Amino acid sequence: MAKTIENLLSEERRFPPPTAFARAAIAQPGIFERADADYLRFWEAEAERLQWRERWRQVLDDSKAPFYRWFTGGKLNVTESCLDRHLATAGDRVAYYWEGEPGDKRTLTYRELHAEVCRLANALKSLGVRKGNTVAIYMGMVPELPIALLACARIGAPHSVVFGGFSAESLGERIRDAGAVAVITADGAWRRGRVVPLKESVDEALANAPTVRHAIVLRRAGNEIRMRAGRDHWYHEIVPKAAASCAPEPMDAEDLLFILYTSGSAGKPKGIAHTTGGYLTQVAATHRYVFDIKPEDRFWCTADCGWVTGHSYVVYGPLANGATSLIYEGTPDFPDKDRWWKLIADYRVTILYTAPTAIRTFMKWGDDYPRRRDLSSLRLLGSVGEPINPEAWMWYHATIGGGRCPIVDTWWQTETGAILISPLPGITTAKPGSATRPLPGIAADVVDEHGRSVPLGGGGYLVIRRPWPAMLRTIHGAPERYLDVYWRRFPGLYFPGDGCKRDLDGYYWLLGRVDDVMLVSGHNISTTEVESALVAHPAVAEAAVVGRADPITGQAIAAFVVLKAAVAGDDALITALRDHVARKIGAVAKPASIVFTEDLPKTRSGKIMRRLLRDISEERKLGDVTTLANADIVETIRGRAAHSPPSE
Ligand code: 6R9
Repeated sequence: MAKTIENLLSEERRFPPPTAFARAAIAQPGIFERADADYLRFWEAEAERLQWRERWRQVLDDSKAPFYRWFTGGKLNVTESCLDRHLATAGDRVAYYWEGEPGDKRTLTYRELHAEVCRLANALKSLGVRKGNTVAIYMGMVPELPIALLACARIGAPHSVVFGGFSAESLGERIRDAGAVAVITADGAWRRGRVVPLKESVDEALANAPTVRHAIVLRRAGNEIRMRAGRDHWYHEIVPKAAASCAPEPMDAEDLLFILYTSGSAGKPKGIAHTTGGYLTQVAATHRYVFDIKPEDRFWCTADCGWVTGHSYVVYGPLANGATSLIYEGTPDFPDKDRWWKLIADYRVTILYTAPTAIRTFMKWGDDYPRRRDLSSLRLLGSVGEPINPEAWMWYHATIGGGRCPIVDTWWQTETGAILISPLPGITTAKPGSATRPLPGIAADVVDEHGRSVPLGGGGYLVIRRPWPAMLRTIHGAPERYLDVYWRRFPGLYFPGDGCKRDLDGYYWLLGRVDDVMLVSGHNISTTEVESALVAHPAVAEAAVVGRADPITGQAIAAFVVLKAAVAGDDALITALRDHVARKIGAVAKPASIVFTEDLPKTRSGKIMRRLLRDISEERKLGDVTTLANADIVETIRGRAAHSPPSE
């Protein structure tokens, strides 16, 4: 990896755990060695913290590897661990504070949440939904969304949540692939002061989804919708009158809990299959360790339940730990760009878990918005979804965390189910930009193209060497694809698709998807390195770089840069930025062209879509844009790229 990343890393800043974390949930450094010495016993002890109907016979069955099975023979229903068992000791504790975008509020204690889940579970049963039937869920971030997931789990019906920002076509494709028998949805969802017409998309999707017999429709936004007799049922007509208790369906540890679709780099979305016992074990454990969760905490994971982060750290992890969470329905800029900071002040949020894309957006908007509000309740910050550039880390730490909050940069995937690489507050000395080290019980490594472990200080492909309880079990309906995508690149090792470099302390620096790595004049250069160098310039809020075909260098680096508010982009700045990157990394990483833009093309979960930028840079017809959140910006960038000749 040339000398490139060394320069960035040599500026290494270190943040030891603050003394306030001396008594964190996991504060003994020996935990790593203990877990490593007997990782099955380590996970077994975590499973023992949950509520089981029957104990497992075997912790790990690897006889059909890589179709691993965890806690085989064990029986449980995840909702008993998440709800019932808290009733005796903490029934009146708040499970969710909720605030709608228009400002309406709701509070649900564990007791109330339990009752509501049981009611919806009974309503589903009355419509004929049975154990093993898949239910699609397509809603905004209202309390009924986690309730819907839990109601499905209560009766043993796997859920398949489709993010409310997806189109009717994407929804239909996912419903068909999962063979869903029912849909839980709403008339609409509030987003930036406008109504997203969810039910309209459901109607369109169901026109071509013959397996769906029923839809339950929550009235949320009050927009006019069509209800089809016999198929569609108002939530408020069937749920409140259903009984508030519902016996939990005993499930096998390996029964399907949910399917969640993740977009493949090409082709059909992959239905990632997660099961019951192992998944809950690991999301509960990681939520407790990584966020050092305490009963008095107010935890806010800003992810939508349409993503895995919402499944694991809005619903299952926090509830298994009896935690109190905040859920907010809308966008961060409604009615103004300080909405999140107002929420933190109003609810005295202690832990904030969000994504680098949000952090960089706030940097762009400027410090004024967070400064308006009292953020002193915060004690811990988290990041997930992309590498967090060291500069964004520093800003998050100083401006949001007031310099006192540790940051946990958590690496994981839809497929891994739970966090695998992350600092532990109380133990880990953080380095901005590094997810630090694999969590206890996780065996990660960095290998070369032949699958050989690369010594510390080197870079290559991230792999996971041992199975972990929350791992995906397969791709729904496509076991061969499961083998191809994750297990055939390096036999016996799980390959997540990410590039990674390890420094001499054994810290992991994630470098983005390997499909995005650039090859410039024979040097492998990661997009993350160059983007981080650009973001480190005081004028830059956000950057995306891609390699575009070049007759001389093989690939040339094309950069797309979002400037901070009130900075004007001109030719002098282009020269300054190119020199800045050359200074930080080396001349080889100097972008050949730089285009200024107000925004970058992102997926609906906020990840930069570099593939589209490559298409633009190479003047190709755009590939699949169905997962794109902000389609307009692509045309704008395309126009600008065409008028901006290479800088040299
Ligand atoms: C949880 C989630 C997974 C991909 C993953 C990686 C990137 C996530 C990261 C990170 C660097 C982190 N990613 N967290 N890269 N540092 N802390 O995001 O799941 O949507 O499936 O995406 O996101 O590239 O492979 P998912």
